[in-house]
Amino acid sequence: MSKQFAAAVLFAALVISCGGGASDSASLCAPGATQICIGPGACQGAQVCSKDGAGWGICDCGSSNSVDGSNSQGGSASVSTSATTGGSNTAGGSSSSSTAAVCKDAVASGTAPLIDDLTDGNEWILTNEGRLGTWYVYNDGTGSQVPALNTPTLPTDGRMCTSGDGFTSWGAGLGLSIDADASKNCNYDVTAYTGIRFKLEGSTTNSFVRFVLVTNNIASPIGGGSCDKSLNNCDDFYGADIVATTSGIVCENKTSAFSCVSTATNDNSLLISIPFARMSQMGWGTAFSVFDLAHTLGMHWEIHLSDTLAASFEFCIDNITFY
Ligand SMILES: [Ca+2]
Ligand SMILES: [Ca+2]
Repeated sequence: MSKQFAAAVLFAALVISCGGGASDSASLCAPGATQICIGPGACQGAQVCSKDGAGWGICDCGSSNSVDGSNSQGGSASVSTSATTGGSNTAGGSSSSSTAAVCKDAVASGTAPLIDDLTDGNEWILTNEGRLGTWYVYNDGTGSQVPALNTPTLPTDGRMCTSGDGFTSWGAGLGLSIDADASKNCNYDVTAYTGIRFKLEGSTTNSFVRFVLVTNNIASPIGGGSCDKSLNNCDDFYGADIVATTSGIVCENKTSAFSCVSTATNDNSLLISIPFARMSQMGWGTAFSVFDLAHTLGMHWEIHLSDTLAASFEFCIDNITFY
């Protein structure tokens, strides 16, 4: 399975409206939220949390090669319904154009850079500067990952952690949507800032960590992007590779320079600052000359295989912020 599909699938984890985004302790999931799932025939799809938060709907794999952008049916059908109607029927027929959710693009003002410090214990990022999104994990289905795909991606001890092993196809990752106010990922303008900073701790085997910023022009339609898959190899996002070893994250980079410093002495994590200007594509996908910071959809911490051997990993991030 290709890397681009990896990137596409992961981003199907959208948030669907539902304003406050509170997740009751009694609820099984956040109403209207969607997540990646494995459907019939081991297809990878998405499912929607019911309006009352009592459970997840069916896993809808859609037809992943939908036409560009318009979420009428096909790939993003699973996230196009039930935002307001709240029904349990995915891909249902009532998603007419008149009721289709309209994206409310947002712009970062530059005054509240913190994206999430994970202290509130839920799967939602902070709502600073018009941001609204959720955390999610994704993987190629060949191994096992914690949190599991069909469970909420929640912080642990004030950090967001994930671990996994046995991945042999394209890997796995952790991500967040940043402006999923409508029933799709909407554009978020981050041009007020110069980069991303976060704490990272962990280790990897036969793999490495790559941070990427998801932009509309490179993202596949299933992830809310406008990349035409009939013409392009989509989802090779701008980012930076971070070297990790079996003994820990290393302050070295593989493709572009970034700042990396140790944090407190009682804390093994590293503080990594990546200027947007230093980010680049990996090169396996179509080259996009524009790193469109005015139209971002989210960000990922990707685990890429560096060997033909099965990849394993465990890492935690915290204090994710623009700067
Ligand atoms: Ca939160
Ligand atoms: Ca924290």
